[in-house]
Amino acid sequence: MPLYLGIDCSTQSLSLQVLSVDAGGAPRDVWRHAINFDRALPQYGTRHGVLPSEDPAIACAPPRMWADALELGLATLSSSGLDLARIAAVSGSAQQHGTVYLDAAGGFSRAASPIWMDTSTSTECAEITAALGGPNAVAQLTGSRAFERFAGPQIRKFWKQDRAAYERTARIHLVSSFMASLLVGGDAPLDPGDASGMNLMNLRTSGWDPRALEATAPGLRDRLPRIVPSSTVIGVLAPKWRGRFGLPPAKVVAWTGDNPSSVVGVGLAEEGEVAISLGTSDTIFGLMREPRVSPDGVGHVFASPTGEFMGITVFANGSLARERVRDMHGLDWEGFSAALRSTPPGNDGARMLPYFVPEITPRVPVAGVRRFNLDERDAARNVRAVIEAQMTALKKYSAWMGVPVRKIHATGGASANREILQVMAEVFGANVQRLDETNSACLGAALRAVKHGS
Ligand code: ADP
Ligand code: XUL
Repeated sequence: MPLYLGIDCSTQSLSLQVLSVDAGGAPRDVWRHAINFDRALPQYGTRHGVLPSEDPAIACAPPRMWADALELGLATLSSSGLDLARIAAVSGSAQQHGTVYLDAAGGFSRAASPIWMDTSTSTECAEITAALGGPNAVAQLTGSRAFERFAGPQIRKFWKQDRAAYERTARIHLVSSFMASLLVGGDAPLDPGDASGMNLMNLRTSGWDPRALEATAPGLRDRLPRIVPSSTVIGVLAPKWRGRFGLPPAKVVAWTGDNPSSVVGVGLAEEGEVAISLGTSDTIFGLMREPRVSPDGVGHVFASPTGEFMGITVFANGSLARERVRDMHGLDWEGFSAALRSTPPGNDGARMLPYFVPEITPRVPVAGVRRFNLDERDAARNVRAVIEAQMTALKKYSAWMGVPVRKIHATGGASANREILQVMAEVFGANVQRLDETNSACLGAALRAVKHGS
């Protein structure tokens, strides 16, 4: 029976998952492994997968670290005892928006890749917005108004700040197409799901938009990969992986972004059914038959790997904010849960605005935490205040999708926490189901390998 490999390169770790498919077509989990960047690759000096920076608006990661993690992951797979010859296909997903800059020889023309937590391109967002005729025009064209972390504004900033390095750059990948390139040993294309996170793709044609390219940087068209349907087999595992790790020439299916991949991993099938992923970032997303762009400029419409569209709203203060409150009060996750159990819904009026890092939604460019009717030393009420604030924001800033939420599938690391999901259910007044699988992006990647690589 064939095996299928899914890989997810997220902010903090690289995960691998192997599925087998029985005669009836049902997938079964046979192997999984995760590599935490900070712990497994300490030589890169990242914290939570991000390079330390004096400027809180800058968030970068070393692309070489992602490549090393892939090598480590495939090395571990090769010594797993699995019959590697059975691996028929591989696909993957990655944190969205991060850009990787390569020169003509395949070396890095920029050592550090800006990632989705970067908020340093407000000027470039304003310039692109003005050139394209305002925020709504940008959103109608690309699915989102100009956002600081999106690839277009980031590329424009690089072009403005380091022309020589931009000129030396032959290819600008997203993390997903960079990782796929390593697997096939060549230049991999992007899929429309991840390419929608750039402010460069025309959402309706799934092709690069000439006006957006022109508003961003000169000569950009030649530096971007092709965009191909998410179902495309883009090549086979390169001879390098066969020689080093005994892997077969398995098909490689186009990679996508972690959120589009989660649509498949969660199995979203209809509007009104949404997923909330509580990972490093918190996201809420659902399928859309038509691209109804967020009128208030809050969320995004991306192409979905299922061939439709998806609406999504993203919050930067996800797990890291929860961890900060947990650590401030000397708790572990069990203590955090106990705090939620011991406090009533509404928290007796105690509230928090929990922007421990600059926030994407609502836009809060400078981090800051404010407490109302809440003593900083009151552990239990601080815990409930941060969770109620996060769940209320998830509800309020996803209303633009225009379909009442009936059912929520919870995924991501913090979905392991029942008490957090209880608050989610209370705030949304909806049925919350926890997926057995906390890494739905990686599962989605493996399922896409099954579907398109069989
Ligand atoms: P990502 O894929 O974005 O790197 P994950 O989805 O793997 O992140 O989530 C990792 C996070 O899950 C950790 O940073 C941690 O804060 C959180 N987490 C893990 N277990 C719990 C728990 N029991 N309660 C709350 N949060 C948890
Ligand atoms: C999506 C976003 C984040 C990253 C995290 O727009 O910025 O969810 O994809 O991995």
